[in-house]
Amino acid sequence: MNEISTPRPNNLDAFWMPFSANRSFKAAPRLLARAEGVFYYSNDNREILDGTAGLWCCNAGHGRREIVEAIQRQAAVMDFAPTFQLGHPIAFQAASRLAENLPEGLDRVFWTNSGSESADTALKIALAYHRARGDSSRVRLIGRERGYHGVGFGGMSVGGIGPNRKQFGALLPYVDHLPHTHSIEHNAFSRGQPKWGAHLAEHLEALVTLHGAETIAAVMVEPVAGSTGVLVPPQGYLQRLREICTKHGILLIYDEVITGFGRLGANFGAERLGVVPDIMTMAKGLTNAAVPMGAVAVADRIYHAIVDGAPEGIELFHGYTYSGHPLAAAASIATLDLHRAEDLPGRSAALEPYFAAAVLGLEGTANVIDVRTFGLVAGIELAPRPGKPTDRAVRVFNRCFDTGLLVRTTGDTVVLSPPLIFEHAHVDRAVETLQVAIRAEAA
Ligand code: PXG
Repeated sequence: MNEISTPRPNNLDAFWMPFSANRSFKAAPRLLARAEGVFYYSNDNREILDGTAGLWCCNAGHGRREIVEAIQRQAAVMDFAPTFQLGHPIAFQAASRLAENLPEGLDRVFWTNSGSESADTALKIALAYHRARGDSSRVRLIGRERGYHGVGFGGMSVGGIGPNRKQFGALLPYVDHLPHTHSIEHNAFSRGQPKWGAHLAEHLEALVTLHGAETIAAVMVEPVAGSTGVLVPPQGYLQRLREICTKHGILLIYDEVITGFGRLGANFGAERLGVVPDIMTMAKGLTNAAVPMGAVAVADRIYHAIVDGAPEGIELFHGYTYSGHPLAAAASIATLDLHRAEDLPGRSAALEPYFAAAVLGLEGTANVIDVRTFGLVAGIELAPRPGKPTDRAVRVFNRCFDTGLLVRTTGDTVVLSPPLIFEHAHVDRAVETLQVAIRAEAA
């Protein structure tokens, strides 16, 4: 283990940090210098328990030797080769390896480099699918309030987060949204999938009536909405969305960027929740975040409609220089092998009851107005400070960081999404540290 602390950089100006309060960060920076297992180490060498698996992505923990070595080996063999009209073996091997893990019926893999690219790729595939079948009036895309599908124009437009959309003005036309499923009034402190809310799926029927099914290409939702505060689908909700989509020839797209790769105690949310989409997006845990990579999986019939339906030549005018990048492909194979060897989805499922009991134990702590948890994800919603929304959660985040725990906040919800290799003692430490921080900010 490298014990050397990393000095603070002399100048923080040049890096315009993403989704960050640049001014306040740079006035009081919090720097992470290295990581191992379930811990980060700050640049002054403090141990910080990783309660968020990085940003929901280092599911197997940090610095996994098998992944590091696979990347090193591949870098030495071939650093890069194109996948436009050429190929290299490891991009195909990685796709086959991923396909082995995918839910039944999703067999074809398109490589991207991030969740945002995966979202836009999925939407473009949905549009191309309908066109290939001569159904070119199907151009409408349906998202959901509080949905997050990254920051490309497609994902941003279909996503349902006000601030992410308002700053830019220009959004895709022909987009509509379902209502979100969050209700503290009906579902506070639910255990597992909440009982109230399946009827909200019926809004899709209303949108079909409004716009006409023949104009709707796809519905895109996260099986469990992650970054807007862990919104667990009500019992029966996804089943109903699936039924309505099938009935009207609308493609169902799951954004599994967060819910994939063991996070919900199964390979994918689709498996855990028992409802399989037509198209699925992935990223993050796919390579354990060691090299950026994303993917879109589609049903065979979608691949065939587009590829077999096209004239000789390029069938889908879409792709990225780094689609199937050799280093990312190597990292993904090593990651999936690790998931299998250590049964990380099973491990996640085994830890879930302990994790859920611990976080639900925060009920009754001052200002905790809801705890939502499913798989190894938890959202702990705090009462906002009067007139100062988000302030309480930000303060809790800072206090946790300073006392050795990394959490994530969204609005006034604190989120935990630990590496799947957490032990009971790590859960205890995370929840205790969080509780102390919440109490300290109760004033
Ligand atoms: N879809 C979903 C469901 C996501 O959660 C993306 C797409 C976009 O992925 P990229 O790789 O383009 O960032 C995400 C990303 C948070 C947080 O605070 C969540 C994400 C990213 C950054 C912060 O919860 N999710």
